[in-house]
Amino acid sequence: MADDIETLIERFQRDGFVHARAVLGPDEVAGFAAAIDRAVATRKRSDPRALADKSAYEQSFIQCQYLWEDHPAVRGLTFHPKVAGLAAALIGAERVRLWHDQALYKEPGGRETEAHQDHAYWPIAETDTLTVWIPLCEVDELTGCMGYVPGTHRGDCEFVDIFTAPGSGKALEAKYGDIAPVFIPCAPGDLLFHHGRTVHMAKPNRSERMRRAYTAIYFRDGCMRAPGYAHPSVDRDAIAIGAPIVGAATPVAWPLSSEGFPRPRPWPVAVSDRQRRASALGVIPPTKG
Ligand SMILES: O=C(O)CCC(=O)C(=O)O
Repeated sequence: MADDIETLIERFQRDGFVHARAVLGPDEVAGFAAAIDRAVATRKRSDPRALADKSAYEQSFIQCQYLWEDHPAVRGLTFHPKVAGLAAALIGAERVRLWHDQALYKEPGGRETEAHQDHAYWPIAETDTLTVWIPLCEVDELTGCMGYVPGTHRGDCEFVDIFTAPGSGKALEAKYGDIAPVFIPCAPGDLLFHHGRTVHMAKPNRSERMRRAYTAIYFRDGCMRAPGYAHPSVDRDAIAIGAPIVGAATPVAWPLSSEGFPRPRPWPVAVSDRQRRASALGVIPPTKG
């Protein structure tokens, strides 16, 4: 039997993560999974590289961000009232905005996802943030399930360079070495939520199947832009440091307006070589130029 909302909130606030079982129906998830598979295939059509030819970070997963923007069939999951509504309840917010969504597909033979804390990667001043991690297939210790270190959302938050410094997650694991991570096998229909500051990681994929997951990051409406980072979720709407994060790139996800799903704006001209490469590899939507 699914847990009631009070129990989920209590666990999330205590541990910094929670496993909500059987929230979505199997047919509903199968429909979204097919849409996300198509979206990932489209985004990745110009990236024929084998796993061994990718960077260590890319060997942890195929990553396609902001899918809701160029793939309308995904929006029903990004802005699903049960998903975004539960996210809002877990952080005690009346309204939440989307920071970004992403597909994270761990290839057969894919590396572990190294331990890290998400909030360190986002220029959001407040800590009222969380991610929903949605399995699109059965996920277990063999295929690469998620692991969370309980209670770490209440501690400090450090930047771990999992992008260019392979192995750097080990120091974070060692820092919390006296608390065992909780690895969570899960099934389509389940939702895993973790707080933006919770230390988390994922097992490698030692199977011959793709581990398919979709995630969305939400934050409390009213959060402000923090100094120190460029990020497309705020740069595209020219959000100033110290200003509330409000714009087309970060629409209100819960509650939805009577107009239905938010409408994205086209991506602007890529501002850097890094962004051009991310667009060419399908990590972000097509940009102009
Ligand atoms: O899917 C994974 O392997 C890692 C996901 C993750 O780190 C996240 O959603 O914050």
